[in-house]
Amino acid sequence: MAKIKQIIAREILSSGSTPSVEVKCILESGTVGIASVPYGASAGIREAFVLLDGDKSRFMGKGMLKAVENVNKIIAPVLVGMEGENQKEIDQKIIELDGTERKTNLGANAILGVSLAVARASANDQKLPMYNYIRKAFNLEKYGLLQGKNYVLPNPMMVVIEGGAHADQSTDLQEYMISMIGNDSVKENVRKGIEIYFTLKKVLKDKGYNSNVGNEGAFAPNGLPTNETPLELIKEAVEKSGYEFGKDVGISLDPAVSEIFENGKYELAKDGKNLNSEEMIEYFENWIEKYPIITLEDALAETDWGNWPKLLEKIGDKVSVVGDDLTVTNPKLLQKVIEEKAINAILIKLNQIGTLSETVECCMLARKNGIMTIISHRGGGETNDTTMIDLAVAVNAGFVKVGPSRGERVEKYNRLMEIEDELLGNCTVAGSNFRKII
Ligand code: 2PG
Ligand code: MG
Repeated sequence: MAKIKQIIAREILSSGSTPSVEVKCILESGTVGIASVPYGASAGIREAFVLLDGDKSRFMGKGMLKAVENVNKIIAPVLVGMEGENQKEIDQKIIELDGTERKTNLGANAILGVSLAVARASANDQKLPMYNYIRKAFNLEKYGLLQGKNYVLPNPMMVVIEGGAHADQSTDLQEYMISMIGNDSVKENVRKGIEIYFTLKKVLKDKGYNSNVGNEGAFAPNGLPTNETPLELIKEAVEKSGYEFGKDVGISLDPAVSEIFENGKYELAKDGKNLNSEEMIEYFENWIEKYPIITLEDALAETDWGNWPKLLEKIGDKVSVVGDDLTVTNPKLLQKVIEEKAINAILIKLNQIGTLSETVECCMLARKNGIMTIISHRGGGETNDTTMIDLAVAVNAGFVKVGPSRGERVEKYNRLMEIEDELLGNCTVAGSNFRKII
């Protein structure tokens, strides 16, 4: 046991060059924990609030000095003296201190930084890897996570072509991904995925497209004729790499269509189409017939609530229907969509809700209801913080969604491979069993 001695926040930069918050927690034992928070580009409207300074004379208003001050002057004095390992109590204290539904008072960027830094410090103090500490702090064993080998490592879900809010002049839809579902090891899955990514670069170049990368390290070529073209290109790259759909890899999509939903219609400018919800579902059904799609995220808008159950009913037996903007890692919203039978998988992002406790609660609620979890990076700005990977390992997530290039992204895969080494064989991979809740 070690009490919190000091909590200090500062403004840093994220991968999107916009500011972010870094928090350092020092325990009385002298142990230190440092954490930083990411930033979304296509954030859902129900996400926890990101407090920006709004002072146009600094970083075009995107400074985070107010959030930093909230940590140093408001949150820190309340937490100093508390036992660092009482994570739930600490998170609850900050939630009460903020006192709002979406953390609009103190800012989720301030709150998450503290929540993670405290957890990191206590994990370090107890000389436990973060994934192990998370299991211990939230008593996760009681959820039946130990099946055979102790840990089931998540599969890589790699964004390989990106458009929408993550790139200029690319596709209307946001993310085209390869999901590596081999049963051997994380390292094999990562290697195969990266090889496909490289082959895709060649496929793009051979066809005269550029291979510049977007926010998440995926290719963001301009001049693609339709929103379907990336699927053909990915199919070609997988086959040319010598890998097999269904055995080594499947396709995942995050069209993030909340971004193109206006007045009840989905505007697909690249295809010259303006579709209603039913037509949008048919559009994806047609793709599911033609391509080995295994997960489909935010295929309808966050405000198109009533049509999600129809989507799940139509494709849910073949494809994991993933909520992201729809559910924003919020246990209350997840409970609602469970009751409405709207999804069978959920995207989890720590900064959508703002504390480690609520994130873990959301993951366990999903687990209890047979809903697969995918732990995700953010598109706006990431840091080298790898807590999302340890979280994924702690909760037996099916996938981690991360881009395959750029330092802040590959750092996540490097952490996942490191965990596989640390576990010395005391682990298996989600692999082709990703749909089962293991
Ligand atoms: C998403 C994410 C991550 P953003 O929509 O799933 O890829 O994007 O962080 O920009 O919301
Ligand atoms: Mg998404």
